[in-house]
Amino acid sequence: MKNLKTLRILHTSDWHLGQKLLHRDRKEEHQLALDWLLELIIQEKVDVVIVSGDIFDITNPPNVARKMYYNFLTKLVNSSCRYLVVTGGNHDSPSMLEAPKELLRAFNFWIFGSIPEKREDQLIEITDEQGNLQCVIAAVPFLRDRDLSYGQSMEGGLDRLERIRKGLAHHYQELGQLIEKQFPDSIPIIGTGHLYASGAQASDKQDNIYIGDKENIEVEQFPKVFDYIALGHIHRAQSIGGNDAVRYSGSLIPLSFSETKDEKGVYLVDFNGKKIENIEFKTVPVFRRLKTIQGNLEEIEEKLKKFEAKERSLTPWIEVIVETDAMIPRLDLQLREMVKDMDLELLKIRVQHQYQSLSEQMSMADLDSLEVMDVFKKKCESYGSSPDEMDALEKTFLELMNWMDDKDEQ
Ligand SMILES: [Mn+2]
Repeated sequence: MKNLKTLRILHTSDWHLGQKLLHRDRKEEHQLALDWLLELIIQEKVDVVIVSGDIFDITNPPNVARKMYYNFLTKLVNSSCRYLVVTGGNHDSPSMLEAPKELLRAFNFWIFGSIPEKREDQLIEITDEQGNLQCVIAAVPFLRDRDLSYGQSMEGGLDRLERIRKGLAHHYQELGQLIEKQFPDSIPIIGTGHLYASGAQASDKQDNIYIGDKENIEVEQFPKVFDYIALGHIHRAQSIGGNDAVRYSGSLIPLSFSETKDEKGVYLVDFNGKKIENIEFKTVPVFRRLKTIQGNLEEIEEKLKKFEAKERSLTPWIEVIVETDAMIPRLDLQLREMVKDMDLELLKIRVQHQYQSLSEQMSMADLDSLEVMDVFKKKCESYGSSPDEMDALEKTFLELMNWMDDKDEQ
């Protein structure tokens, strides 16, 4: 039971509304997950909801995804939740998120697509019904190159990754110093972030960690003044670096076949004064199973039949990996025939030969599921680029993508 004095925070991230998996719409799953989330907020009498980035999957999400988001906010208005903090992720468009910022402020919903000009404007004061200060939240969205002025002006010679690392650490230090100056040390301080902290474990192969797949910040670099850091970006829920108070909530639904082994959920964090009283992970039900089935053709058939026998709410989506050393004629057709009366949908077929080069293994279906950077790397490899060259090429390509991102925003 929630104690009267307790301040209850709900930490979630990486909704990726509007996502398509191999051209398949996720809207049913997203709607079910958001309905579940709203019910949880009401049941658990949550005071503050924090969404740490990647609300939407793309910068220009379909209207149905936007509607889902605003319907959720509308229902939140009449719940126990008194504050909502939404910070942008690398998938979000800062300007799109912020378009209704002033309107939403009227409901105590705080939106940060990108960082405001003044550091102090990132600090949200959470007060109780009597107006007493209960908590401070330092809202930090995904920081783009242009937000990280420190690294750029001070250390011209640094490469991009070093600039990002230095700039990020500096940003949190500035916020920390400001908080220490402005607020009594009896108040709990919460920070947010959408970044890759060192020690974080991505799902088997999360598709969208793109800053060179490298860590951006060490857990020790978050100033001590923070009592909890609510992170987004890595889709697997976890605490980082042995520190219980620095966490990724993970995504709300599995966003690819590589994420199906993770439990998806949100954190409830209870504060009693400055002390964290309790942290609880609430698991989101699996509304649609995504499942990878691997083996030779007979094994696959057996596994599919076994899998199919269980009951689920939405038709499961299956990825099949066929292990074979020989060419199987009309494999696609054979598999589709195999599943035609089963209550599941075959989304992806891959063939795994033992002695095959990378480029040969890439079928058209695979190309769909690859990130831009993967495709670029494979292309470079096929031209015979050396590892040294690859490093330089990758950096240049990232800078180009980043520049295009920025351009989209303006
Ligand atoms: Mn994400």
